[in-house]
Amino acid sequence: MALPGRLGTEALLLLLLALQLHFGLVVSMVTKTNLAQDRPEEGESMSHERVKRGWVWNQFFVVEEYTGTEPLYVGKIHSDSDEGDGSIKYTISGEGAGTIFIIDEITGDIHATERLDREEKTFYTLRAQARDRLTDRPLEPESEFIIKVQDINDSEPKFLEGPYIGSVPELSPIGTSVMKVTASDADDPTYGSSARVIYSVLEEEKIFTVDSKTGKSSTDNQRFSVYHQNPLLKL
Ligand SMILES: [Ca+2]
Ligand SMILES: [Ca+2]
Repeated sequence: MALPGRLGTEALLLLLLALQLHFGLVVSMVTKTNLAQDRPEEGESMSHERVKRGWVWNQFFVVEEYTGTEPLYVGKIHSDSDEGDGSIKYTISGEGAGTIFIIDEITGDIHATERLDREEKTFYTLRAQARDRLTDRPLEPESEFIIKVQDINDSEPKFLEGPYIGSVPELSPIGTSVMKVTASDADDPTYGSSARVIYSVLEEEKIFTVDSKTGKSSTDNQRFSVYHQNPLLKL
């Protein structure tokens, strides 16, 4: 029996299984916990063991797509010359200062007032200053710091091109390569599995196969199969 001479890709539906949310969220929470542990306790700056004056802060992280109604706590800038009497005025400038990020000028606490999108902007560069409230004299050199936006798995893989249309000669042997499709996920590929793409065939899976990692498709079984790569898909 003659096999179909041409296979339209509309016959192939590849599914994309994105691996997901929970892992990213857990990592995010662990990061914040570590930051909290590293942050100096109230009054620590007064320790007699501390001999060097200067800024006290950590690298700041803020999770993207925060949906709470209250401003999201980002972190705290603090001069270890601060004796807690309110005589120091903390200010920030730079990207988002005064709009996206607001600071309590007495405590140095920074909050984010807007929902952030890591896929739109991954970090913000700001500067901090500590001045004497009465004289306006700088108490520390102005210092740059970065607020990084922590990823969550909120993006779905998308095919870079498409619809894909492949063809294979009739009577082709099993395993004949049909085409390769490629999908991309906008989440952070550097941690977790949020940006991982897995390919699979949704229809005609008895005829075509796809490599779940590569996206290469080929003919399978008595007829054809297909492949691919990364997580994704829909032809
Ligand atoms: Ca994703
Ligand atoms: Ca994301």
